[in-house]
Amino acid sequence: MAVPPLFCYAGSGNEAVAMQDREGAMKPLTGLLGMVLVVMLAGGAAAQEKAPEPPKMTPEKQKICEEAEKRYQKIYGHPSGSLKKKGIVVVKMFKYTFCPPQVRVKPGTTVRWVNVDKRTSHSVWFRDTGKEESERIFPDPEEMVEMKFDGPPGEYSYLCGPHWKAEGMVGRVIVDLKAP
Ligand SMILES: [Cu+2]
Repeated sequence: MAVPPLFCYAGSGNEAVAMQDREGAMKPLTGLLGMVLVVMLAGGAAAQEKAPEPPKMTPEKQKICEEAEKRYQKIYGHPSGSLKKKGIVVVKMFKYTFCPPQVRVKPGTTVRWVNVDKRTSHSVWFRDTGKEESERIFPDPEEMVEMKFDGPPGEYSYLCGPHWKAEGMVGRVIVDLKAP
């Protein structure tokens, strides 16, 4: 988000330098200032807003996610992975866990969150991007959250609004050109 204004800034700097007829000497300096600004902005954002790391795949989480997949298949009648050929990657919400906690997807992929719990509702909140929290999603095959990731490659951490703090229910989507 911070990149376009910075590019404008660097551009107007170069124009000013050209008018002074000192292109050769000044241009590298302008470039360097631009880089310093980028680093500072990135550092500031990381310190203030970064969502917690998604949980590691412990044996306990692995078991929860295996159970979540079984429940998914029972409810929807197909393995969650079978939607991948349609460009959809499914993340199940179950027992305060995003299953899997981290997905790596190609740009243009739609990530779909579904709740396979018995009673608990969950949400999907990309707080760091300034996006609003999704509605609370109940264990109902009619309810889901979908987001298409056609923005720039990068790592996008997200939270479950009601459970990230007490239960550590957090996840991450990595948008990667080299994703399988
Ligand atoms: Cu939750």
